[in-house]
Amino acid sequence: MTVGFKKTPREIPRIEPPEAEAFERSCRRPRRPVVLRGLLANTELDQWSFESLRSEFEKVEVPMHRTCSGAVTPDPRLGVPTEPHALGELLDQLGGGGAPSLYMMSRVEELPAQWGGRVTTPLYCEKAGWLSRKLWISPSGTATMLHRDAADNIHLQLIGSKRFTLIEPSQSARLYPNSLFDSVPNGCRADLDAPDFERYPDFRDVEMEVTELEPGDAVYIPRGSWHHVRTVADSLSANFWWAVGWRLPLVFGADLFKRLRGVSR
Ligand SMILES: O=C(O)CCC(=O)C(=O)O
Repeated sequence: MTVGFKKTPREIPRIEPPEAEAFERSCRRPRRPVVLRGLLANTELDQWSFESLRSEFEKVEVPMHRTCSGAVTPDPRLGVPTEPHALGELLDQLGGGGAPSLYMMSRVEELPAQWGGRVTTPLYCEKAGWLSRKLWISPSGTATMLHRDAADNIHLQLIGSKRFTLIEPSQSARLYPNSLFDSVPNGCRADLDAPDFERYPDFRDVEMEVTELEPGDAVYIPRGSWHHVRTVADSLSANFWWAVGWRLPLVFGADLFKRLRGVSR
């Protein structure tokens, strides 16, 4: 994936989860990505397994995106659309074998309360003025293309493993960002899975930071940071986008803009 790039990616620093005030001071305000090692205790991780999800919710229909052999492929009009599928259909794709074709990306409030209610919000964002939470289930090999979000984000691994590649906002020009009126206004033309250095030569100079999350670990993705995500082992994860202070109207507006245009993600 990094063949042809000029610089070798750096590892995102891994730290013990700090107190809320220290996180605010040393991570969120300076927009410094970190891996929060063991953010979720083993006792809480124990409640998550694909077997128990199957036995309780196999027939429940939840929003999923149809991938193209695992690649999240935006629709030119709708962005990254979702459609309801029974959870069992996706769980049948876990364990390797065939090409993955479904990716569950559901807002917590779209899930049955007995399921969504198990998601614990990290202390860093539990009191935020704006908070949006999603649960993600993906077969190994699934990949989400480079994009950025207006809100701060913590992505927490519950089962399996995901590899995150982050790129600082200061390097946006090297990624050839999409226009605001594109179906993925927060995406870009540079493709990490199939880099085309002839068309996008500045992409070669990009500096990346990477990490692979194990269950219980979380990565903090600062607002505006570009990120690409690949599922390394069949994965269940949760994420938390949040905003505080003067950024509240901005993030609320960006979310409304996407919902009004029917551009889901
Ligand atoms: O896990 C993924 O595939 C994408 C996650 C993501 O984009 C996010 O947490 O903002």
